[in-house]
Amino acid sequence: MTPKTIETTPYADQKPGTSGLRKRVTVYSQPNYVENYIQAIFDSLEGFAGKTLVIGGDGRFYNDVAIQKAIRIAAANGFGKVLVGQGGILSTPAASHVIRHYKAFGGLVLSASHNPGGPEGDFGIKYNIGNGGPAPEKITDAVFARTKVITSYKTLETDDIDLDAIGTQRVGDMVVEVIDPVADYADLMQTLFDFDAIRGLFAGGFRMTFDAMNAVTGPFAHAIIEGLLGAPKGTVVNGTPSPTFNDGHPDPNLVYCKDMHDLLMTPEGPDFGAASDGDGDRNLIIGKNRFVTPSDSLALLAANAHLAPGYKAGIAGIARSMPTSAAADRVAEKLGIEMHETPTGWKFFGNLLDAGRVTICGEESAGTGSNHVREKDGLWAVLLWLNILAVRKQSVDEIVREHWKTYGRNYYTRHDYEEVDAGIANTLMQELRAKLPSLPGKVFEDDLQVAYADDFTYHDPVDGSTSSMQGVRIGFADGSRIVLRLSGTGTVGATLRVYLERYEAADGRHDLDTQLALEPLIGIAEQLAGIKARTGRTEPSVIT
Ligand code: VG1
Ligand code: CO
Repeated sequence: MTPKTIETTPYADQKPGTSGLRKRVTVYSQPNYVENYIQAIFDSLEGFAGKTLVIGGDGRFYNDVAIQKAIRIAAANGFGKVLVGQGGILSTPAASHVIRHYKAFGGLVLSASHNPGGPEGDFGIKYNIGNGGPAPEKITDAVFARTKVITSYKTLETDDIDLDAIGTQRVGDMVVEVIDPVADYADLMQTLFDFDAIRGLFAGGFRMTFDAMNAVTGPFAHAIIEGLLGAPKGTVVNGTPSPTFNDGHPDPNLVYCKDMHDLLMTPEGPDFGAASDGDGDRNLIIGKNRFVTPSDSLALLAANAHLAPGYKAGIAGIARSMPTSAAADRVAEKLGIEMHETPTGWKFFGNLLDAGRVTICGEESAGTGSNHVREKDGLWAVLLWLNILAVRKQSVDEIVREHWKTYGRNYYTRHDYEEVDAGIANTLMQELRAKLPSLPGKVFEDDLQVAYADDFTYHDPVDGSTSSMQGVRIGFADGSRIVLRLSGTGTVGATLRVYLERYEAADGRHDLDTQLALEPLIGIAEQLAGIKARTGRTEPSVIT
């Protein structure tokens, strides 16, 4: 069958953000929008003829439509094989694993992560390279450049693939293999964690609730937590993926998982609560009477990873995104291992992981992962927590408190202002940047002296590349920090993120209310950036 070349005209707005191209479904369903973008990706790659491409998504509305298009375009462009998850489903970490496991050339991950789905919701496409991780900026920049000049794409005129039938089909000269989305991933988890110990934990009456948020982790959690680990049926809730996430917002934070949080704060509640987002790469961890901030969770997992078989030899290093709290830095210091601070987004961890310089990575936005794949991995984090709980035989609260007594506590919060006018948000950032040189040495709130103020630039120690303007950092002499940046995943207006952090030493006060502990910094951020005056907002849209 001969590929057809179809003429098209470019769209001006196909610039990939922090994690792929995220747009409203109404934008994606414009004529040739998907086709242009996928062809632009393939035009930016070399050497894939005859090779394997992995395709999978979080099952949200438009997933199936985009996958059928992607398969035809892949065939017409000369890929030899496509591996696709049954029903078009692969969680983001599972897709990363499948790319690595089958030594594929790369993969298309179809997701808008934690953003709502449905005809009025969001959709997204991301390209991952052969290491299983998100394409680095060099590629995403080339893709964007290509989208601006694209004049045609290649496709085939064929019937739709039956995405539900496990096994092999053909599209033109290309083989399409539909695979079980869960099996390979579940095998991988069993090489990393002590499943016997975790089974013992559940057998001993430990109670857990896992909220799959009607999204992609449902089948994974059913198979692993209730199946392989023997947790009672009903442990996994909202476990059937829905194209609209049952009209929910699949973001595992204290706003959208409030009910679970409240349940964990009661005596009758379970011992452990966890949740994952739309595409399965984020995690929320709540113990009885103890919410664990993602930044603390990164530090705790790094400090205790050696208790799980996959990491018993110790970890090589830790990396965290710049806005993530410095809690993990103290663990790295104590372990005498490398610590890296990277820009926001998992693509910046890839080189460090590939080079073996770090084993565990994390972001304050509820993302943690390790060198087992090249994406953050929600269920992985939950299983590592379970493994640690099974070995230490303590509650989450006890483990967290002991950690603070050893390392001190980094009080941490993020205030998001969503759907702010983009012009106002950009001016705010520009004017703040202009103020930075004058800040060092200044004293705020009597005793908070600015130690440094800059716009974060990352120098990748592995490939020597530089990424500038990654967020404004204002650091104080006592280790406190204010960070401001604009989100790169939103689809409407701008989202301003304000990250606040204050360090309290090991012998200090660890029981303060987080928002109160950070009040002085919240005030300084307002004083410097004028968020309320400029945006007219009286409070953040989301506090995490
Ligand atoms: C957000 C988070 C970032 C995360 C990204 C993708 O980006 O802050 O830490 O890597 O989402 O996560 P931004 O640019 O909006 O701040 V996911 O779960 O959407 O793939
Ligand atoms: Co996600």
